[in-house]
Amino acid sequence: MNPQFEALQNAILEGDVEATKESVQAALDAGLEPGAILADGMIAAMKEVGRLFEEGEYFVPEMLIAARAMQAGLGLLKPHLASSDVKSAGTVAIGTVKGDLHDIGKNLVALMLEGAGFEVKDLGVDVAPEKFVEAVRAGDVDIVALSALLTTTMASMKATIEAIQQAGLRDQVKIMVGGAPVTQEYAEQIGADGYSQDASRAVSLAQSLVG
Ligand code: B1M
Repeated sequence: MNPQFEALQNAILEGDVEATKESVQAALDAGLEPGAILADGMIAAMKEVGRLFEEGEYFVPEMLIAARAMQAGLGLLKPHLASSDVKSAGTVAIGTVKGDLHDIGKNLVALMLEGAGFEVKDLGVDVAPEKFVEAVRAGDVDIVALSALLTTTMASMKATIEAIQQAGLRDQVKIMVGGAPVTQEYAEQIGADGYSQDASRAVSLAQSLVG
């Protein structure tokens, strides 16, 4: 593995914010491609955090400080990932669904969509179905984007789609879903218009949904 990615991964695994920022900067200075820094350095580190958690070596506090380091590194990488010279492709209301506090993947999807010229309304984490309904009712939303990282909160995606339907707003918006436990099959089952497995594919999906 590229030693720069190794240093970055170790910094995130240790939850060291300063070392993470330094490693991201060093990788950028070395001319490494921002998408590769993200995928091979940062996302790979979070996968390892998940593995260590599963094996009982990491607990919630370690996950939390690793996530904080990841967010700090992402802040530095953001201007290099998002090219803002594209004009609005549509408006997306994005959020992590009710009961779920994971926001790194959702933030990445938001960042990539912004980079592709979408206007993004970020509703945050633990977003109740009614909040999504309010956002659609307020108008000017082309796509509702739902993220879930827990198998237990996938049901909140279904509840959100149902709430939008019951509010009589389903025809006004396209709904896309994603997050580690979500699958194409589940997306179809709950009546979403699209599913994507990662942030870059989320962009092409959003583009196809607004046609
Ligand atoms: Co938690 N957590 N966590 N966690 N956490 C997972 C998700 C878990 C897989 C870890 C594990 O067991 N291996 C596991 C879930 C098991 C399951 O249900 N299947 C888990 C658990 C169990 C929990 C708690 C229940 C732990 C506890 O308290 N006992 C708890 C739940 C809290 C809650 O939400 N109510 C919890 C808490 C936390 C922290 C708060 C400590 C922290 C989150 C901090 C934060 O987000 N600000 C945390 C973390 C960091 C993780 C792991 C380690 C990393 C998640 C991450 O950021 N990945 C995670 C393990 C893992 O993922 N391997 C884990 C990096 C990110 C870039 O990937 O989010 O998958 P991801 O996003 C990707 C794609 O999924 C996709 O694109 C992104 C980029 O390519 N994507 C979309 C995401 N949303 C999308 C939306 C789209 C399209 C694509 O369209 C709309």
